[in-house]
Amino acid sequence: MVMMKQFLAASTVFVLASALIGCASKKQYTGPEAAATVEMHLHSFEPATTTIKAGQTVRWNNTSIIWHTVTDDAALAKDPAHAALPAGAAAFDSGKVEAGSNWWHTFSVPGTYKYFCKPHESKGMVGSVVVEAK
Ligand SMILES: [Cu+2]
Repeated sequence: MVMMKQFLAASTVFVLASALIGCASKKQYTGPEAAATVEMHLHSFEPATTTIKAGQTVRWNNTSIIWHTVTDDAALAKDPAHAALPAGAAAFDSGKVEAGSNWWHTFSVPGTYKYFCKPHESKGMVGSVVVEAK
């Protein structure tokens, strides 16, 4: 009887988790064609470094079960070294990217961008985009 209860509890958790992931993965991408994709994991961006050409778009997919941000603004960083922008490029902040959702940014100014996730910056959730001249 105890084993049956444990089995039922485990099954319930599995069904709930499947439902969550199922809903999450249905969020469609409506941005421009992306030259590169970065996955948002529990506490990391994969790959951590992405290289594209000026004018191209990077798409971030939140494949984790919690929300994240893609933020390149030293004013919003706990450690300003986690944010970097080439001269002439504007700071950006995705705001909350919910689990299963996505976000994109088009980079027009060449150079190296360093970005972070606001809630997980101190857990090492940082990344960079290298934008090469066309
Ligand atoms: Cu995060």
